[in-house]
Amino acid sequence: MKAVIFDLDGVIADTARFHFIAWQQLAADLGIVIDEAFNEELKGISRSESLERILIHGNQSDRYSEGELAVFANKKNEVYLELISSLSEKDILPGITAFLDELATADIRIALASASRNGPFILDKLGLSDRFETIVDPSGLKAGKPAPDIYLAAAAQLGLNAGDCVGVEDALAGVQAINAANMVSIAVGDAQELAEADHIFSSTALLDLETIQGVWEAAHH
Ligand code: G16
Ligand code: MG
Repeated sequence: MKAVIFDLDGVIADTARFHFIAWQQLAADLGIVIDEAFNEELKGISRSESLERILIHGNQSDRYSEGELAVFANKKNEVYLELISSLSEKDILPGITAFLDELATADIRIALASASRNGPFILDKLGLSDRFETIVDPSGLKAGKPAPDIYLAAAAQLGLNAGDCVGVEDALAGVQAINAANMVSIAVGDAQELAEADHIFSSTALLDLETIQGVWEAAHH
């Protein structure tokens, strides 16, 4: 095991609630109601695809031009950027800083595979930019999570084989992306929802290198 590739929203920081508030506001403008349960389905899903799913949910797909869709996506992002403008070190999820320290001490490399185009900005706000050797730019990818592209791009940027890498995710689409990339998948969250992962921790506070290395070794024998 040579690298750990992280998802951002829901793993490094709890930004999902800000995505939800911003989407809810945009949906309301369009006369569409979304709740927390629906928001679960948007975790790890790109901005444009999230918008598409919201419009389908509100029976408004095919109603808008490409230009209008871009305006909507921009509007959501402006609200989101405003909501995350005050993020700081104290918004890092429990155990993450200690886990990053543990990885660095063990010479395990660290990369980011977030579907968010705001990933570098958020890492900067959290004071974590220096910890990440490389960040995948999601705008250059053909397919979003659950497709493996973003995890494969992270491995390529590190110059490693997928088999050398472990991915950490909080959402089902992300776990499926890791599995499709043939990497060991570590999930953080609900055991039932994330049952497809190779190992599940109920909280980021419980992330532990020794356990993860054990899972990796078991998968490679
Ligand atoms: C995240 C969130 C998604 C969001 C996506 C795109 O993915 O989980 O809800 O839609 O990024 O974000 P943005 O609009 O900032 O580009 P991840 O992969 O970090 O969980
Ligand atoms: Mg996530």
